[in-house]
Amino acid sequence: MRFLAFLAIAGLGQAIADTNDTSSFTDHNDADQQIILDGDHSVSKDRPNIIFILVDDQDLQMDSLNYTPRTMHHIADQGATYRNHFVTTALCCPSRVSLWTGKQAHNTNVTEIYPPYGGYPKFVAEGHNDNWLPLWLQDGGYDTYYTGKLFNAHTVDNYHSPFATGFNASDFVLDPYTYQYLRPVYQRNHDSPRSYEGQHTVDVLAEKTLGFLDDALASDTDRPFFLAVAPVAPHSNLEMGDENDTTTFRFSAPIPATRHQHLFPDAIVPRTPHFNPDHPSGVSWIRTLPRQNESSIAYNDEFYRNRLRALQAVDELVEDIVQRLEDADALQNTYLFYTSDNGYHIGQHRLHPGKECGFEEDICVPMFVRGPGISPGMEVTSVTTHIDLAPTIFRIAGLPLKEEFDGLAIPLTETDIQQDELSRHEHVNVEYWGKAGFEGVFGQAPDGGPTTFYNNTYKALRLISPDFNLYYSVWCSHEHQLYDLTRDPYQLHNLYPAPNTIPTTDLNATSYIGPYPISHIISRLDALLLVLKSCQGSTCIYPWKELHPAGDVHSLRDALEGRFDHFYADQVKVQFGWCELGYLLEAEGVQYPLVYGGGNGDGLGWSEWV
Ligand SMILES: *[C@@H]1O[C@H](CO)[C@@H](O)[C@H](O)[C@H]1NC(C)=O
Ligand SMILES: *[C@@H]1O[C@H](CO)[C@@H](O)[C@H](O)[C@H]1NC(C)=O
Ligand SMILES: *[C@@H]1O[C@H](CO)[C@@H](O)[C@H](O)[C@H]1NC(C)=O
Ligand SMILES: *[C@@H]1O[C@H](CO)[C@@H](O)[C@H](O)[C@H]1NC(C)=O
Ligand SMILES: *[C@@H]1O[C@H](CO)[C@@H](O)[C@H](O)[C@H]1NC(C)=O
Ligand SMILES: *[C@@H]1O[C@H](CO)[C@@H](O)[C@H](O)[C@H]1NC(C)=O
Ligand SMILES: CC(=O)N[C@H]1CO[C@H](CO)[C@@H](O)[C@@H]1O
Repeated sequence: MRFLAFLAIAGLGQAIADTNDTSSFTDHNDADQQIILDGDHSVSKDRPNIIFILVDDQDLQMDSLNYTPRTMHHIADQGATYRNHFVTTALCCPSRVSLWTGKQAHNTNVTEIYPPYGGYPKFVAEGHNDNWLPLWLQDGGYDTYYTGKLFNAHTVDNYHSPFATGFNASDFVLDPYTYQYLRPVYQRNHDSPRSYEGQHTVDVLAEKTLGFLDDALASDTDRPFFLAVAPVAPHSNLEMGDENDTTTFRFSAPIPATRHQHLFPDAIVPRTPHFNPDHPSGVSWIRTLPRQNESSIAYNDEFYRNRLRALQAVDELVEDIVQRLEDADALQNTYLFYTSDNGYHIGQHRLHPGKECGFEEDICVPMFVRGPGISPGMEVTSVTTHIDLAPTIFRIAGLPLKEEFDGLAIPLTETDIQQDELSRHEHVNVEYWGKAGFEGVFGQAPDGGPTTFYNNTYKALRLISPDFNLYYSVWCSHEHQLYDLTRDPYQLHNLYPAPNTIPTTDLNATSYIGPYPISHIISRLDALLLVLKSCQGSTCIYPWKELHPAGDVHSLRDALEGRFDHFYADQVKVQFGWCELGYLLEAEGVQYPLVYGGGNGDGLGWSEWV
């Protein structure tokens, strides 16, 4: 199989380029391209199809995957499970824009769900509608289809000004009806919006999806297809006002299809140590939350059950898609992705239902891929993110990677995994601007509107390596968090030395991580975050190289060498000027680090420690 060979060779090429000289990052992409095209320029015919299922708000950390047996059977068990897969901004719209552009939110500047900082109008205003994955795939020879939710603030009023570009056919669910499970409005191609009042949104979506799939499979062109399927489940049900009524905003539990309403009567949110804990945790507004009472917990358990029930229609759709591919003899040549735009919390850290935080619940999401060359039951522990998925799709499609991609294709084969061990980075760059809110009745203000917490602006790092398993964050309030997930998987003990942290009795546990003093770890993490918060392209992938241009530091462990102690102690720190609702540079503090060995073009060069 030529395609298998391509994966193996491309993987090898990548590892060599990465471990030797990161500046050849873009060169090796061209090399990949040559490998595929070499000697055969009519490759399109047997290039694989890609189906990307993107659910909304599904958790990994609670128990949802135990309730979606078809998805597990047809995708996870038949392919690869990514154990450490993260979103970089835990909110629908920014996360989706990052996913479909391959860029961190600080490079898309779509950081919110509504204008002025986010939503479909901001996506358009930033030029992404003319420069994003579906267009690139069409240019690269794919036919492209999309069903379901695209972005927030993509509405019955603005869907045509302009239309979303890049699709051979599309059928979007639109605001303000996007999250009304029983009153959805869909808008097909360039047609007017149409209401499906009384029908369940996922069932409507299923029919549309299978229709497009049939079209794509029946197409007699030799172009492979890309089909994105974006169900709203298990997002909460949400009634919003129209453009003339911006005050209505009522969250309630998701609504399952009637045939699923009776299921899982005994399911409850797992009672992990961080579920409604005795002591407040986190920082900023999270630390002020009271413990939930019995009625609130009971309500949230029912909310959780309805998420599991609402997912059932998606689970059925996954099976229908696989069946349809099998019937058309196309399953062997199709990649199927399954993931969520962000995770979800219910009750952990005393939080009411919602997302937008940096805890594992919100950022670590389900991620499975099956397809040619992927061994069934493969487990991948490499650190991967949504930013890596556009490059992954490019790689599958045999397209040369874009220099502006902030991520790295995820490993798909056993060979890739081996190469990855040599070359893949350890970090996730998590970022968030603006507000946080709760969903569900107990998280709402007395007038039925959402409770809103301002100053939920933070930058964070998730770092996973053989030596470390850490979460570090800096908030616009100047608060910090440091969790050692090896010892504290539930993120209850903030190790950052500050007066407002929970004291722990084990002094050594708070002063050292492994053999390293916490102050040394913090100074390195902060410098890494400083690079990542303004990184672009390969700097986002190889940030240590920015701090150590000599190329002798590739990991936190390397950076912890004693000879760098003074350099890191003197490094400028990540710090916000003040709290902003969006990505406003003037509030973002220092943009560039001091560089070991001197010189970064800003006159800030570090020369003393050459
Ligand atoms: C899909 O759209 C692309 C770009 O406009 C076009 O080249 C291709 O022929 C279309 N495919 C079909 C089946 O119409
Ligand atoms: C909002 O109000 C304007 C002005 O009265 C009107 O033209 C428009 O149709 C209204 N929009 C909706 C969705 O009712
Ligand atoms: C439980 O807490 C909620 C606020 O989260 C409050 O509205 C409700 O009255 C409380 N119920 C009881 C029985 O105390
Ligand atoms: C703290 O514990 C680590 C092992 O986790 C050990 O290497 C280190 O020496 C200890 N430090 C002190 C001050 O006891
Ligand atoms: C948010 O932070 C600003 C400072 O940046 C502060 O003035 C304001 O009071 C904070 N708001 C809340 C609700 O804490
Ligand atoms: C991001 O968008 C906002 C809103 O349009 C704008 O004010 C801000 O300057 C932009 N940030 C950057 C870094 O371009
Ligand atoms: C100069 C240098 O680092 N060369 C290395 C490039 O990568 C290959 C394969 O990993 C190594 O064997 C070389 O030593």
